[in-house]
Parts: sequence; structure tokens; C-alpha cells
Amino acid sequence: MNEPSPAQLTEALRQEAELLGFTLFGVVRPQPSEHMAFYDAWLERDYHGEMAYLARDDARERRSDPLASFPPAQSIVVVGHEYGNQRQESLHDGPSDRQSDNAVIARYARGNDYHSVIPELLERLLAWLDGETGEDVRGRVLVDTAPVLERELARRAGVGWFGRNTMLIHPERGSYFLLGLLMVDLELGPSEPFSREHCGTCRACVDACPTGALLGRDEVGAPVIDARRCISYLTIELKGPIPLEHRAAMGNRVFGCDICQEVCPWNERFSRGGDPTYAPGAPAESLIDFAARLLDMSEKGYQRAYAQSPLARPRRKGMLRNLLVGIGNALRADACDSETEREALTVLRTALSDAQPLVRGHAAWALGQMATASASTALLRARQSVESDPYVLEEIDGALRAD
Ligand code: B12
Ligand code: SF4
Ligand code: SF4
Repeated sequence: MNEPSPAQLTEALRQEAELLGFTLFGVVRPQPSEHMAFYDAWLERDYHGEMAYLARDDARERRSDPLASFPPAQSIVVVGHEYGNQRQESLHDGPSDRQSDNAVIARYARGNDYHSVIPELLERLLAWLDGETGEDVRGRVLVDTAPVLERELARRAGVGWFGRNTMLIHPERGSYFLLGLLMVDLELGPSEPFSREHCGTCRACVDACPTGALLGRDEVGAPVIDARRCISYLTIELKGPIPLEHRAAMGNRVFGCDICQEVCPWNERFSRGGDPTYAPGAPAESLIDFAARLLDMSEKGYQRAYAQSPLARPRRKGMLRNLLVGIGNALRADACDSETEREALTVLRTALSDAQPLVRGHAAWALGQMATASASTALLRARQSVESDPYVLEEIDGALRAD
């Protein structure tokens, strides 16, 4: 039997990848990045905030050339794993449900963590290549695990275009997908790059972003984000307190954010539902119940409970910080009833004496948002008399002034 050509091998690999659940697929040669000047200018403006791993010199060097992450590579296989669609609203949230008292978690994070799901599937794809070629194909799987500009490679592999919201969008599947890379020392037929962008005059994402993180396209057409303002950054990457000026805009988003994808017409029309591994195991929980549950857990217990979930990343204290911002926002809402206020007060009383200053500080802020001030003022004053942490005292001062 003749050996398959590189193009035939790519086609067979595409079919195998689809069987594994990768509905988006492409192949690129490992060429140096054409976006490094943009990337450097982005860092120069500090748009990456506290994500120091993006700015480290060695990592920056490696981003400029994917070969630095796996020198023997001859081809890079890019796959997309879909995780959701617009119709998960009944289970969690949707554009219409932003004001509810539910804790809204970004779609990609409602089930298993893609950082463990995708690598396992890509290792199987690599093993399949061994069998198919009869060779010991050397490969490296990358899913946010090495400094590589995944989206630039994905665009060159024909997976989609860069939307104004900075997401990679596929014209027939939308943008609710995650990327994974498999670098191999094997020649595969490359895919046609994606060369047009289909946003046209639409600016729905820029207008809908509650924190003004999306800055539109620059002079070369690249979409720009100030990550420091993005709710995804604030709730997942930021370690310390949420800056005061962004708290109200977070609403009830407690982990990540999908707003700039929810409003995108390409998702409204084409997103089709994702792999069941990302589906929520349980219906959405209220902000108050969620916070009460975490307040009862140790960090160890939290890590055990969320071992398979992306929610492990911000740790118990980061997740409680986010939930307390959500509770403060719910308390300020016009529709907040006395029953919710009473339940919130119970949770905030516990949070105000939590071992973590980050949690106590955000509990103080949430108390400052209550419409009926007498109960919250009494709690805040009682805590003020025993509190020694300067950050928490500052939050308490601010909350008492808000009263
Ligand atoms: C850091 C990071 C973040 C940061 C910064 C986001 C950002 N837009 O840069 C924060 C924490 C905010 C974040 C948020 C989210 N992220 Co994120 N994130 C990353 C990570 C690890 C690095 C991205 C990066 O280097 N950013 C820096 C910018 C400068 O580079 P870039 O985005 O790759 O591409 C830019 C340039 O190439 C340039 N460009 C485009 N066209 C052109 C043309 C020319 C000529 C030039 C010069 C330049 C140029 O514009 C692009 C955007 O600014 C990637 C994984 C990876 N290794 O790539 C995931 C990744 C981008 N994130 C992902 C996801 C899913 C999300 C969230 C949706 C999660 C959520 N629901 O909360 C949000 C989306 C928010 C948003 N609108 O971007 C997916 C995106 C998949 C997709 N379909 O695009 C990725 C690829 C992870 C993965 N493996 O799937 N993320
Ligand atoms: S994820 Fe949310 S906060 Fe971040 S850019 Fe999109 S809409 Fe704005
Ligand atoms: S909402 Fe409009 S501008 Fe934004 S990414 Fe989608 S099509 Fe492009």
C-alpha cells in the first residue's frame, strides 16, 4: 500500500479528531509569529495587568516562535472543542437574566476543566498517528501550558477570524470553543488560513462590555482589550481586592464572563452546543447559597470539591471575594426584597469574621451596599472595633461612608 500524502494524512487526522469531539480543526507549519510587535505594544501599555507570566522575557521570546516550545516540530495541529451555546439559559443565565440573584459562571467553566480534558484527547490523537503511520511520532500537546500565541496559529490554521471582542470566531460555529495544539515531527498538509474578518460594521460586543474593556480595532485591524478591566481577569486572574470602580459593573458574574460572546450575532445564529464534559452538573445556585456553602469550607475542602473544575484557580478566598461583590450588587438592586436582605445579612455577618482579610474586606463592601443601613452599620461598627488589618479597616471606612 502507498504511504498517504501529507494532505491525505491531514484529512484522516481531521476525521479522527472529529470522532474525539473536536469539531474545529486545522494544520499550520511552525512559523514565527507575525503579531509580536502588537503583543509587545500591548504589554507596554500594561493591558496585561498582574498576569506577569505573559510579560516574562523568556516566555516572550518563546511566543515569538512556536518552534521554541518543541524544536523538532514540522506541523502544528490546531483543534477547537466546543463548550456551549446560547440555549443554556434555562440552566444558568442568559442575556435576559443578568439581574437575577444567581451566581453566573462563564459557560466554559460550568463542568470539567478543559486544561485536563483537551490534553488527554490530544494524547489519544498522537497515539492514533503512531498507529496510522507505523512510526514513533514525537509530539507535544499544548493547552495554555506553554507560551504560544494559540489564536494566531488557529487563525492561520483556518479555524476562524479575530472578532472585535478579540475572540476567534468560526463562521459556522461561533466562538464558544476552546483551543488545543498538538505539535508533531511529521509533515502534514497545511490548511487554508482564514483571511477575511466578518465583523463588518457591528460593534455589539464593544457596546455591551460592562467595564469598557474592549477598545475596538487598532490601525492594523487588530482588536484590543484592556485585560485589567475584563471581568474574566478580575474574577479569575486578579489575586487581591477587586478595584472599587469595577465592582458594580460585575453584576452577578462570579467567574469569567461571556457577555461579549452572548451579544455576538455569530453565536446567536450558529453556536450549537458543546461537549457534555463542559455541561453543568447542577443548576445555577443563588449568590447567597453559594457563598454560605464556601464560608463553611476550608481551603483544602474547597480544592477537593473543585479539583476537576476551573473554579479551583481563584481558590476559596478569590471565589468568595467574587460572590460578595455579586451579593453587594444584588442588595443595591431595586428589586431586592426584605427576605433576600435578611438572608444576605446572615451570610455577610459570617463573612465579616472570616480568617481571610480579602473575604472580610469584600463583606464590608457588600454591607455598605444595603439599602436599609441600620443593621449593616451595627455589624460594621462592631467589626471595626476588633479589626486590625489595614485593608479591611479601609473597606469598613468606605462602607460606613456609603451608608
Ligand atoms: C491571557 C488570556 C486571557 C486574558 C486576556 C484576554 C485577551 N483577549 O488577550 C483574560 C483573563 C482577560 C482572558 C479572558 C478570556 N479568555 Co482567555 N486566554 C488568555 C491566553 C492564556 C493568552 C492570550 C494572549 O496572549 N493575549 C494577548 C493578546 C495580545 O494576544 P491574542 O489574544 O492571542 O491575539 C491578539 C493578536 O494576535 C492581535 N491580532 C489579531 N489580528 C491581528 C492582525 C494583525 C496584522 C496584528 C499585527 C495583530 C493581530 O489581536 C489579538 C487580540 O488582541 C489564551 C491562551 C493562549 N495561550 O493564547 C487564552 C484564550 C485566549 N482565552 C480563551 C477564553 C475562552 C477566554 C474567555 C472567553 C473566558 C471567559 N468566559 O471568561 C475570556 C474572554 C475575554 C475576551 N474578550 O478576550 C480562549 C479563547 C478561544 C477563542 N475562541 O478565541 C483561549 C485561546 C484559551 C484556550 N486554550 O482556548 N483570557
Ligand atoms: S468578557 Fe466580559 S468584561 Fe471581558 S471583554 Fe468581554 S464583555 Fe467585557
Ligand atoms: S459582536 Fe459584532 S463586532 Fe463583536 S465580535 Fe461579534 S460580529 Fe464582531
